[in-house]
Amino acid sequence: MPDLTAVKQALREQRIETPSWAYANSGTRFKVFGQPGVPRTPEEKIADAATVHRFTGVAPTVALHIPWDRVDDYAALSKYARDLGVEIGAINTNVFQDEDYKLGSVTNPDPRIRRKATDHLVDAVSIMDETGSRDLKLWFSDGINYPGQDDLRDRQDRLAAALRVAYDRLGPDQRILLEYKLFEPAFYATDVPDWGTSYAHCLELGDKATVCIDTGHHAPGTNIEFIVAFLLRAGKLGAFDFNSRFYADDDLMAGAADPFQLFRIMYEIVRGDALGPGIAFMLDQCHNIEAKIPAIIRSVMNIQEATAKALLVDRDALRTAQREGDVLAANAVLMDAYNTDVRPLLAELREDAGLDPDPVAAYHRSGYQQQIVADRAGGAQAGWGA
Ligand SMILES: [Mn+2]
Repeated sequence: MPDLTAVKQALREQRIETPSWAYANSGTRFKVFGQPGVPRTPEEKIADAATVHRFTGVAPTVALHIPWDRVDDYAALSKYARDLGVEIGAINTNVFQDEDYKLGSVTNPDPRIRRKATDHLVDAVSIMDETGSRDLKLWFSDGINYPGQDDLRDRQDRLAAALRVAYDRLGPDQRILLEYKLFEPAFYATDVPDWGTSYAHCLELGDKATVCIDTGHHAPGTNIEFIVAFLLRAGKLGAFDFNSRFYADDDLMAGAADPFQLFRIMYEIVRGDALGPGIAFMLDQCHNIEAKIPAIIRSVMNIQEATAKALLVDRDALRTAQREGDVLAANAVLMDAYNTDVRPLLAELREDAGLDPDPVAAYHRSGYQQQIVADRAGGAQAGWGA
């Protein structure tokens, strides 16, 4: 059986990064529904992230999105975050919300636009220098809608060239996380559609480039835990963007649609001894109709529960069953762990850490929600495109 002391220690040390944009308004392609109390500034988003950390104890960093979180003084923003008990995490670039990017950003046929997009990536590294961030997260909306619209192979060359410029700008302790997505907004061909493409570019770039797996960015039925196992073995898994996928990239609460998949992913992480800081465990979610802060707290808890179950897998028994070719026994070992109710264990760990055993209830009791609704009257709420 797994050593419970080690399981508890691993859970205590687990860290989950929350995204600034999840605290802001978001929506579907049809409508963005505003909510009272939504942040208007990067500082207010950071305050919400600090609140999630205050109730969960495991979310001490917040990812920023540039230009959504653009400020004049990033060092001051970092200090603001630190004063609230959190740090700034990954810097996410945005080369998808400018008129110039209609035909692509770093893969655009126009060299002027490619230059502009590449400059944005390089500028993001300068922001990382000021915030002390390790990770530059890149997702490209680039792709084409029609056969013949542009040359698929040339676009790969342009992508590689831009990545090289950004990579060469990285400091010794900084990394590129290259995210992939099967489709959308391009629907015929996407320039980084899958983990293989991301992996190949990362290999070409070097040790400081690794793949980011966004759990929502795959075809239905994709075995994501296989991708996790493969990339870990190759030393090329750098990060997760966790969310739930119901039919496409709809970015809902991690572990909501398929908690068993999240468990299988976390089992491969445990199997690969990769729970530590080498992998950035981030959320990439939007909360369009539900209250945002409690939804993020719930997502953090869902990841903790999946991790606890993964840690409880009896790996000796599993190995034995696998070696003996006992298919049913091997499967039963995994299922035993998955079917364990780990909520009491996590509640105990929270109480040990001086936290409320039920972070969502504690949040609702705290009055924070009422406070932000009262305080954040007037001004423009942050959100997509803002
Ligand atoms: Mn993502």
